[in-house]
Amino acid sequence: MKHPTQHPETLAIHGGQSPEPTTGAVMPPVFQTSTYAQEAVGQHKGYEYSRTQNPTREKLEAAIASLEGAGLGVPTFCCAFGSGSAATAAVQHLLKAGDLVVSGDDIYGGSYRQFTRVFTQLGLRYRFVDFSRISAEEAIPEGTKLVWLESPTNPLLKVSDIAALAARAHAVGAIVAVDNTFATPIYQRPLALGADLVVHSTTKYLNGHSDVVGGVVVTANPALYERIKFLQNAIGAVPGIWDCWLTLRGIKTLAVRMARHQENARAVVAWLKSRPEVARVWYPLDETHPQHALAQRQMSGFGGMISFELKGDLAAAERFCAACEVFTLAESLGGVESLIELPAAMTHASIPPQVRQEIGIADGLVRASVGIEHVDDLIADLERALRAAFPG
Ligand code: P1T
Repeated sequence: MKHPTQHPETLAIHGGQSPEPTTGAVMPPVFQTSTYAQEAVGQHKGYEYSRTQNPTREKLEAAIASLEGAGLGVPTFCCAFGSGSAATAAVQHLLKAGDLVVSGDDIYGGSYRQFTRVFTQLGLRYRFVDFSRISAEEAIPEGTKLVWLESPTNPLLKVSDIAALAARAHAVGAIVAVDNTFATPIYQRPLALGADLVVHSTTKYLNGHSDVVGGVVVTANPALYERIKFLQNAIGAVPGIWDCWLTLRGIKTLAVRMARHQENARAVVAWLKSRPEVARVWYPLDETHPQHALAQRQMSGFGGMISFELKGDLAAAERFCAACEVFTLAESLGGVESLIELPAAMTHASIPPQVRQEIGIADGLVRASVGIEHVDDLIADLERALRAAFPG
């Protein structure tokens, strides 16, 4: 992807896209094919087999590369995978047995499970640290090969100083991968802050309609791109073509969706803070957030992810989630519809209870993905659920 000079709002619609040359179709065709005819052995039009190359997938990759590269001033590259977890795994496959990974402690439960139960078996070593509490020097020892972080994190929405971590990582010869699923390139572009790789679960905000599972790895480093592209083909965890097309369609409205997610989330946060049943609310753009100043500096906004604790016991939190009607009780996030869940019992259940406690994921922590419905209906729903959770 040549380096894009337009704003993310424009790139979400046009980045890496041009009308299809034979018909002028404005949307790329769905090239639903596994293979391509060759004129003679080895003579083809650049497409041999769809695990290796597919024009529809390439359009999706170009769109996301352009978004993460907005304002960077250098070309960016993207490889699409069949899930965010497959994209995460591709990054781990850059390493070899014995290599040390320093990972944020508060990460998606499935990433923690992959690190501790899949890649540890293959000899990778993981050190989990709270990047929001200790300095980059303390967090990243000499000999580290990969720094893995989410910012803001899932589910506690901790914010880490990506530029400081990247500077330290590079000083010890490590690369930095940032899972940017929560902020999206509309509000945060880690490559511009010094990260080497950006990972997304495109299942979430990028697709935005809760109908596709997918993931990507993005980089501005041509050598890293070649290695990720090799892994994409060699391991073969590629997305289906319809899923690429749907995700590409979803991305076109990313900027307007993110603005509405943010607007609704801000209103829901203000309302939750006014409620006596609510003990604590986490939202990076709220001034009570522990890393609010850093969030303001590093991100130009945030989406619809909120975490909060109720004053009651676990049973009250469970009653609350079950009583929501507009907010659907479900895993996942980032779709147009509002979702609610208990991380300890759902998305982060694969993290051992003691580790969850050390990280600060209380059993009663509630995570909400605030959608783009009318905010009054969202607040009315939460109010009704609070009454159900705290009768009398
Ligand atoms: O589900 P998948 O597309 O494989 O993506 C995994 C993943 C990676 N990174 C982050 C930050 C994520 O939140 C996820 C998936 N998360 C959920 C399903 C969830 O409800 O938190």
